[in-house]
Amino acid sequence: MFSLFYGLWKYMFTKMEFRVLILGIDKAGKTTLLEKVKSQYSNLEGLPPDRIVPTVGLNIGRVEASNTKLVFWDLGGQPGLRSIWEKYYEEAHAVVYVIDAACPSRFEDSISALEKVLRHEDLQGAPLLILANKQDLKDAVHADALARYLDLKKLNERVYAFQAVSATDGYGHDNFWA
Ligand code: G3D
Ligand code: MG
Repeated sequence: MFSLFYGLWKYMFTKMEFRVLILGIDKAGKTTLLEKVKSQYSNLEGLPPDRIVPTVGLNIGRVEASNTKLVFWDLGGQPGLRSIWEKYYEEAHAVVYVIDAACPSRFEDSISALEKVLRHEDLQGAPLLILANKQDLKDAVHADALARYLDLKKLNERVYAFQAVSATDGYGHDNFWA
């Protein structure tokens, strides 16, 4: 009987935990975003941008938003590291895909990496948030224009959103985790 009540109590009061993959090609701003989100949504002080080094393995960030625990997995985006991404797909609930909106010369690379992510069977049905990052830079392409450029027909059946952000100054971060 005790275990029944204990189980019920745990069920009612344990917060749901969602695992969110942060993907994108190298230098898109994934780790900077994670550190900013950590500082905005938890008591943890995120690393300042000048102390962030290129990601080789995995950075993990845990934050609580509303009644939900979010566990972010930030992976390295260099070409040689992208094959590791799929090892995390099965356990992920959602994907945040970061694009350096101020670097059009790398849009093609970024988009083809995204299309490969979306084709993977383990991520079918996973909600997708595409972030047009680095909006603080004057040449950055806005999320709407980037969305038109991406023209991702495959997104039709997927729950997705585009958002213009700046990982460094926090622009556009309001409420998209809560
Ligand atoms: P990654 O994890 O996707 O590889 P990083 O990218 O977070 O390591 O960031 C790559 C570079 O982009 C870093 O600069 C970082 O400061 C910069 N950056 C990330 N987000 C933003 C942003 O929103 N605005 C601006 N202006 N810069 C950003 P360095 O110079 O260290 O390469
Ligand atoms: Mg990184």
